[in-house]
Amino acid sequence: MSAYPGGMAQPLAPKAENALDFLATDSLLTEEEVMLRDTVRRYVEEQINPYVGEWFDEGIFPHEEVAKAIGQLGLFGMHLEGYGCAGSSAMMYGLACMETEAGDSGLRSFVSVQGSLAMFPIWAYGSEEQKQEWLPRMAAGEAIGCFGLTEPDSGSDPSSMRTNAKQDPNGDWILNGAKMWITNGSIADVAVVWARTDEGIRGFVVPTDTEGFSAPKIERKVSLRASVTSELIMEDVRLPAGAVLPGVSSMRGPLSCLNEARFGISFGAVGAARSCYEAALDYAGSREQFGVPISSFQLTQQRLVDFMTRVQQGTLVAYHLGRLKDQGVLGPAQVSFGKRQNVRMALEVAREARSVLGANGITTEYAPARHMNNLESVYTYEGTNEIHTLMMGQAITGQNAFT
Ligand code: TGC
Ligand code: FAD
Repeated sequence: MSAYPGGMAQPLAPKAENALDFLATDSLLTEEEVMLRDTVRRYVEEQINPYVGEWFDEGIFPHEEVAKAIGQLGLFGMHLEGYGCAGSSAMMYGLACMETEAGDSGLRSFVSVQGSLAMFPIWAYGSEEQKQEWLPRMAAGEAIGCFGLTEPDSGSDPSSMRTNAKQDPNGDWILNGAKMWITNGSIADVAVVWARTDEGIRGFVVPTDTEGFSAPKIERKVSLRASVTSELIMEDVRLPAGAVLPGVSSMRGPLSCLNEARFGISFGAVGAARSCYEAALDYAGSREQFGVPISSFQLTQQRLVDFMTRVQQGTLVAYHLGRLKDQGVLGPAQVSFGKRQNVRMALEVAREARSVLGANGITTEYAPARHMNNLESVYTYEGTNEIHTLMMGQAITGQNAFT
């Protein structure tokens, strides 16, 4: 029998059980997907969240330990088939990105650069020898990869790259140039480097111990501090004929890899936003001012409801893209929709969530300011917000507004 007879409204529980999944979006996932999601979530909660604030403060990323754990979880290149990869669905890959980025965007970067930007081109365009040599070790986290596309003078317009490779008479390739802002660069065992050749833009699989190759770390970042970002310098790097990716010789090569990684970011950003919302909700429930929890103020509730709404909307977009990708019908402009919208949403939620925590919100004791700073990079990399706007603008108008 109800303890509230006579039509009296039952008071709401202090914090609804469904506060974190208001629309029951979990019901859109299969049991297998929920299981994978929960496994990654547990790993992040136990092995990343207690330490990542300190890694961020100190500007370090314990890559060996993390690579081993992620390899054991089977997340590296998980959406690829064969060569030691898990062969999971795109949806599962997205969920892994969501959970890793709920920990830190640097962790998701580590996973998505390895799987989507370094392993994917070898898997999609590589020779059998290249696949056999690198993919099993990369899937296991025993070898780390990076992806060199951006250059000091060539960011949003990578087709203006200057890095070049020329074949000498005995068939060796000689690679020269510089890449900039390369995630994992200084810790990588292998770099997939895109370069201009007489035959078009080609990808090269470069072991990072090759003479003439160096990767100094970029310092003084205020964003993605628990992630390694580097320059790649290539001075007469001599590579055997078999170092080139045989399957592609145009900008389609690198741009198709970006598609994979951008898809993961559409999910990842939601994870970061969810973490900020959760931090704000917890804090608001325990922080008292004027003799009551700040969550009892209408203005705070408006902010919390807005975070929840935006996280749920982002989740629905990500899940929809996941299903489209698994059906093989997801186009690049739809990926731009997810990357642009969800990253912008996450950045706005992070900034506002930070302020719910007052002064405490400016420290790395709590997650929102760290996510906020990280998301500034996510907003810029993998195609800036403006570039994705123009890609979608082109898709709906048929007009190219890039130049
Ligand atoms: P465009 O002339 O339009 O096309 C050239 C060829 O590429 C094909 N293509 C795509 N294929 C697959 N996916 C896509 N998204 C594609 N976009 C274009 C196209 O069909 C064509 O193929 P083909 O066979 O006819 O040759 O290309 P464009 O050079 O004019 O490019 C236009 C633009 C601006 C969209 C492109 O340059 C772009 O996306 N710029 C942004 C650069 C960017 O996103 N860089 C990211 C670097 S990596 C990174 O940031 C990693 S962050 C670390 C982490 O993820 O954690
Ligand atoms: P620019 O292209 O110089 O853009 C500057 C501003 O101009 C932006 O606001 C941009 O939106 C705007 N703009 C440019 N063109 C247009 C236009 N046509 N219309 C309107 N506005 C425009 N790259 C890699 O290759 N591999 C990596 O692993 C990698 N990791 C990264 C990690 C971090 C932490 C960061 C910050 C970057 C990373 N990048 C990586 C580089 C990233 O992809 C580039 O920074 C990004 O593509 C933008 O290039 P840019 O910084 O040169 O900016």
